[in-house]
Amino acid sequence: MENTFQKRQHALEQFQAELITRKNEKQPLGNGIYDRYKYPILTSQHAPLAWRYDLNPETNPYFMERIGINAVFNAGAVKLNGRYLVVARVEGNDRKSFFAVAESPNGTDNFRFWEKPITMPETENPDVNVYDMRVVRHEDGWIYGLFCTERKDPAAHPGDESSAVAQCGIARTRDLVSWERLPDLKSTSPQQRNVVLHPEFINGKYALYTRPQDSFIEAGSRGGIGWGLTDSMENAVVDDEAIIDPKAYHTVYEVKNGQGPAPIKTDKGWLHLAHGVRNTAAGLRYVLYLFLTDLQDPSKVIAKPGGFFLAPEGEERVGDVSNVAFANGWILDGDGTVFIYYASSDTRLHVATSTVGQLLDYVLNTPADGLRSAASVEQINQLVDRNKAYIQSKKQALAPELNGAN
Ligand code: M1P
Repeated sequence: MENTFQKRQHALEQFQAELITRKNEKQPLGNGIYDRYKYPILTSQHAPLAWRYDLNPETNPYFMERIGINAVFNAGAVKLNGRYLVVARVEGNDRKSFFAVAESPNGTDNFRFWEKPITMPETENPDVNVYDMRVVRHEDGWIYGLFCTERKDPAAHPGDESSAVAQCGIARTRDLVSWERLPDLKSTSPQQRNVVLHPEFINGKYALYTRPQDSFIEAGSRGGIGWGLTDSMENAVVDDEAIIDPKAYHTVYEVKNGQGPAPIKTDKGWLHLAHGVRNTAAGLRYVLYLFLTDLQDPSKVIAKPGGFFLAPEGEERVGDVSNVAFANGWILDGDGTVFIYYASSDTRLHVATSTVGQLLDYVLNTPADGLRSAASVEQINQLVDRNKAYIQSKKQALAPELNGAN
């Protein structure tokens, strides 16, 4: 007869083994741009039992959870030694986030966390919370992790326990196991979030996508995706941030936006994935969008479809922070497949797959935001007219055949 401890342990082990090894399935139909998958690839339930349970029946007779994991979401991603690795934001019941690597043999399922979360060294000014790592394999040979480091605002009024300062934390590694912490980014902006390292040198310098902002949540008078250069990552300083992709009135990035993962290099330009935020009566809505920048000058936007590329859908719309799609990781495979790791509602991590060819087609052939309702109608009318003309031409081409048949 199994006791409580054994029963619970066996049931949980079995549940988790089935969850982790479950085959993922492409959802039918899709939009032709990318394919979503049926199951999230990581959830709080994927966290190893050894992180959460005391496995000794003498000290944990009820097989009780000792350390709860609340959510697994926004993940950086990189392919290393043939394995698809994500560096997820794992959030405990205590609200603290940390980073943990999970690996998969195929990029779409069987994601399994490594034995322990990442032990990220602290700076002299310890981080209170860290999240949203962008993992970048730089041409200098290092793998960099840039992430948000959050600390209490030293200027907060007495009794204000919410005001915080967000800055860009920087670390580097060769294997995602041992990390060397470097000083946080210094810039002229009071706060920074969503800072991403460009994978190549620009005129011998490191290039950073930034998101200057006035306060912790509000981009305020700043905002937009910025671009700045620094001589070194060991003491990263950006003195000048040029806004290359601004927020704009009545768009899906009206309140704020931010670079997702590092851009993918293609023969048509650098392909960028970003998130845009707008306000609604139900709160902020986060969606993903794409744009393309010039191969020689990655700070120059050369194509940008209007609207969102991916928005939270169905169950994705509900979670700890509902109505959020966020992505800070994608992997380009040798055959041109792109694995887009996006999280929903600050709760779970998903994958969608596409190809460079499809994403470039989307970016280059989707109309830009016309910024007015009349312009949107005009775009539809133009498409309808082109379709009519095409169908007419096909009919005319077939007409002689049909006449001959008569
Ligand atoms: O809660 C939604 C997102 O909010 C922040 O993103 P941003 O800086 O663009 O507002 C981050 O906390 C992010 O992790 C979170 O998903």
